[in-house]
Order: sequence, then C-alpha cells, then structure tokens
Amino acid sequence: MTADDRNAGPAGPQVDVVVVGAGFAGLYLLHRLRAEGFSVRVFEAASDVGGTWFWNRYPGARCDIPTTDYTFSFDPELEREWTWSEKYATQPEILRYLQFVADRYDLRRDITFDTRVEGADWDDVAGLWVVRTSTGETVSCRHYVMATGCLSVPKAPDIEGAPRFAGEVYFTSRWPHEGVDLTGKRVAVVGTGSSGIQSIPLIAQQAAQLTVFQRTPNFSIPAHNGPAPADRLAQLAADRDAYRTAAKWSRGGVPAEVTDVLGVTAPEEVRRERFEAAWEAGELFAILGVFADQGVNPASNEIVAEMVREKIRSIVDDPETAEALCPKDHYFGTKRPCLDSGYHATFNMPHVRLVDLRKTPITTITETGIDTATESNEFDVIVYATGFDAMTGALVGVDVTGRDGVTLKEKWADGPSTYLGLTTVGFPNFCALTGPGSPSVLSNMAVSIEQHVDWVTDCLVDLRAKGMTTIEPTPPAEDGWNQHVADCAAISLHPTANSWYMGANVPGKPRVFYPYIGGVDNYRAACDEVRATDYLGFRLS
Ligand code: FAD
Ligand code: N01
Repeated sequence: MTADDRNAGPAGPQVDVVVVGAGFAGLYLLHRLRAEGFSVRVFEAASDVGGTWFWNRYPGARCDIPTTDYTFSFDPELEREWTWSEKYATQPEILRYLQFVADRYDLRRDITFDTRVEGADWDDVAGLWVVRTSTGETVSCRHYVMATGCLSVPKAPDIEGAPRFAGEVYFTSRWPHEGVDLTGKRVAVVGTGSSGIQSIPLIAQQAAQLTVFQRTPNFSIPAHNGPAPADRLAQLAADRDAYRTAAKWSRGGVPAEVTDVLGVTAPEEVRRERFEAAWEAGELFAILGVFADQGVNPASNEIVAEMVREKIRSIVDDPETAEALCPKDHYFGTKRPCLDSGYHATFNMPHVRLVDLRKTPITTITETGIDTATESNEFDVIVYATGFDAMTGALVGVDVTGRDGVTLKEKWADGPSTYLGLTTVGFPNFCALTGPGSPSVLSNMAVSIEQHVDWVTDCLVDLRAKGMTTIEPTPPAEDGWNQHVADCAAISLHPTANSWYMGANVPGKPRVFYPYIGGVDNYRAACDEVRATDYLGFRLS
C-alpha cells in the first residue's frame, strides 16, 4: 500500500486492517500484521490494553489455566523476559503482563483508546469496510477483524426491582479501578459462577455480613495455587518448543494426559485414585479428563460428579448448606467448572450465609435490599456476579452490515453461522477471532488466540501474494462447518445444560451450542488443511 492509498478517503482504504479490541487477541494481531507490513488501526473501548484483565478487577480474579500455559508463546525472547509469580496469576499481574507486551512491541501507537466501534459497513463496489466509532471518526479498511472477546459484554441485570436499590452496586465484570472497601458492610453477592466463586472468599474476609444468592450451584475444585507447577516448568526448560507444540496439538490447548480409562468399567480403586490425583492437581483439564468417557456417558460423568459432591459435604459443616451447594441439575463439565481458593469453606464462617434461590426465589430488589419468597434482607452493597452475553454479545452489539445491507445481528438471529468459526457468508473480508464455531472458550484461550491470529495473518499475506483483495466463505462450506460443529456438540453431554455455552443465560438468546467442541488439535488441522488447499471453501477475488 502506498501513502496515497492510505489517504485515499472513501474511495480507497485508509488502512489495510481495522482491529477492534486490545486484549490478548487484538494485541497479538496488531503485532503480527504490522510485522508483515500491513497498516493497522486498533480501536479499544477501554482506556488501556488488557481486555478481560483490564475490566475484571474484582477481588480474587485470577486465571484458571496455569500461567505456564496462559501466556503468549510466539516469541521465545518474550518468554525469557517474563516470569510468572504463581501457578494461577492474579488479575493485576496478568494486566501488567499485557501492558509489558504492549510496551515491548510498541503497540500502543496504533491503538485508539476510549473509543468504541459502533458500526462497520461493507462497500461492495469499493471492496472496503467503512468503520464508524463513538468519537465520530470514520475509517475505511480492506479487512475488518473483531477481536472483541467472548466474555466482554456483561449481562444486563434481569432481576425485578434492580434499579431501585439505593446502596452501592458493583459488577464483578466492571469492578472499580480504585477498588472497593467492603469493611464492616452488609454485602449481597448474586451469582455463583467462576466470578462469584473466586470473589466470595475475599469479600467474606472484609464484609461484616455476606449473603450469597445462589440460583444454580456450580462444580468447583480447589486451585491449590502456589508457585508455577514444577513439572511444567521442567518440561519447558528441557524443550520449550516441544512443550508448546504439544499444547498446540492437544485437545484443550494445554499438554495433558489423554486417558483411555472408562469410568463405567474402571475398578473402584482406579476411579478413586484418578479422581484424587486430579483433585490434588487442581487443574481444569485434569478434572475434565479423569475418565475418557465422562464427557459423553452420563453414568461415567455421575461418578466424577458424586465424588465432587462428597468433597463438598466433607468441607461444609452445615449439612443443609452443603447439600444446597452440591450441583445436581447438570452434568459435570457441561458448565465450566470453577477453580477456587477456599470457596466451600467460606460457608463455615459465622457471618456468611447461602440463600438457595431454587427454594426461595428473589421476588424483588428493593431500595434497601433483596426480598425473597420468605424474607426481606437489608444490604449496604449488592455485587452482581451474573455473567456475560457470551461469544456473540460483542459481535452483534456492533452494527456490522455486510453485503446487500444484511446485518450480522439479522443473519445470526437464530444462532451464529460461520465457516471455521472465523468468517461468515455475506461478510467479505470479515473475521471474528475466537468466535462461535471455534474452540475458543472451551480451550486455553492463549493458544486458541495465537492460532487464530496466525491463520488470519497468514491468509492476508497469501492474498497479497496472489494479488487478491477479497475473501469470503461459500455457503456450502459454511453449512458443512455448522453441521460439523453441531454434530460434535450432539455427541457430548454439553448441550443438556442451561449454560452460557448454550446461550441459556441471556433471555431470548438463540439456544445452540456456541463453541466448537471437537478439540484444539482437530480444529487446527482443519484450518491448516483449508490453507494448504488454497483456501478450500472460500471464494477469492
Ligand atoms: P478480551 O480480553 O475480552 O478483549 C476484548 C476487548 O475488546 C475488550 O477490551 C473490549 O473493551 C474491546 N471491545 C469489545 N467491543 C468493542 C467495541 N465495539 N469497540 C471497541 N472495543 C471493543 N481464558 C483462559 O483461557 N484462561 C483463563 O484462565 C481465563 N480466565 C478468565 C477470567 C475471567 C474473569 C474472564 C472474564 C475470562 C477469562 N478467560 C480465561 C477468558 C478470557 O476472556 C480470554 O482468555 C482472553 O483474555 C480473551 O482475550 P480477547 O483479546 O479475545 O478478548
Ligand atoms: O458468569 P456465569 P461468570 N438471578 O454466567 C447467576 C470465565 N471466567 O462471570 O447458573 C440469580 O458463569 C447464574 O445463575 P444460573 C469462565 O469461562 C473465568 O461467573 O444462571 N442468579 C450464575 O450463578 C466463566 O465460565 C474465571 O442459574 C443469576 C452466575 O450468576 C465465564 O467467564 C473467572 C441471575 C453467572 O455465572 C463466566 O463466569 C471468572 C439472576 N437473574 C470468569 N443471572 C476464572 O476462574 C445470573 N445469575 C479464570
């Protein structure tokens, strides 16, 4: 691209690529595209880089994939320059890391902060996207990439009376940067997903009274946090490349044992031994892989689920509270299991109480507190840990208009439809990183993000080399991929749960299984094959 092109105005692209979002994905994409000589503008709604780790500053916020793996691997030098202090780093440390990455590669100079992308329109005649921002700026580009995150749009409070509460209100996903002093306060937490389960033990340390409003108990295992795992560090030290390659070709993006032990046929002592080892490891993919068949066979799944419930009953003193904390309405792993630090034991503290909303639902939030079917409670603070409009919220939240004036929101009204979880028919030169139909939230996102960024960048380099300017998937390729995504989900237990993976947490959201459950390894192979076959399933022009 020449300087003239860059300043060409509506008739020509001002930049090659506009990227939305400056989290893990947007940062690495900017770095790679720039290194390949593309001109790039990144727009970010926040005032700095970090994405998830910029916004989610609640007490106890940490990663749940070990830092040996939840980290960029594209540059061995970067890996040498950064040492993680813990197995599961806290939010401030992960944010510092992403800030360090931004500084190290001088990324901020191409990022416009405090700016939301509000719309993007495809101009079929010019073969360009025209991107509109909240500051009134309009930028035209050849390629438009949304690195807007799967868990970046908080779910709006959907509880009767919520706006009436006159006390302090906080969302875990938008925690104030200056922190919150809860000392001596009567605090309510609504929600017991990963955010609630991570924050509740720390909130309990400060609050005078803590009441946890639980609609669905979640499976949670102790993180056993501490120093970075010695075995993984040793493997990395011995052969970093081999370790990273193993991660790329694993099912979940973390090198992990693949077992052929079936829960239903294994002797009791083998079951127990395998479960206890996974419990002690405190790692997601260990507990999800106790048995080869736990993700597909209800009987095998129940063995793991009941062992987790036994642990909960052994930790929580009050039998009624313990039983209420035992998940029974979904199979283990069909909602993302949580990794906690003292969650269940928190309910043994005298000032902490669990309200089981299945027995006594919230009737309304009042000016002074929360009323349930049987009681009125007064609070100084309500904390909402109520989750996100996941996977598609940030994508359809922007007015993206493709060919023939069809918006992404209209096209996906009955659920997302993609080719490779990256692209969609009718939207040429458009990509959504870690979008629906890709392994994304079921995997170590650091690995999945690097894979998507590398594929997209390589694709743009290939297009340029061929003298092509436009790429769009074909309808049969998209139909085929959608079918494959649905088939993989259908043989698993996942679609049986009312999870955010199914869009079940947002009223009115289409109920389909959003991510691709076929594995990081198989997904990578599919993407590699498409590239090797000269972009089979795409129309290039
Ligand atoms: P994000 O980090 O979400 O960044 C997207 C950015 O896009 C945001 O900064 C947002 O402000 C911006 N944006 C969105 N829309 C617009 C717009 N229209 N205009 C301008 N800017 C916009 N994953 C793991 O693999 N392991 C973990 O341990 C893990 N822990 C997590 C803990 C929490 C609390 C949460 C919420 C998620 C966690 N995840 C984890 C998932 C996590 O989201 C990803 O790992 C990763 O950080 C996503 O990076 P991203 O760049 O794709 O998206
Ligand atoms: O959100 P969630 P989250 N009334 O949707 C409840 C990642 N993450 O922010 O299950 C009452 O899981 C809701 O109840 P129910 C991770 O991928 C990772 O906690 O719908 N309750 C549920 O209990 C995770 O999966 C970490 O019945 C209401 C909770 O709120 C994802 O982000 C940390 C309600 C929401 O749980 C989302 O996690 C944090 C209502 N009206 C996040 N509405 C790590 O540990 C909702 N709820 C790395």
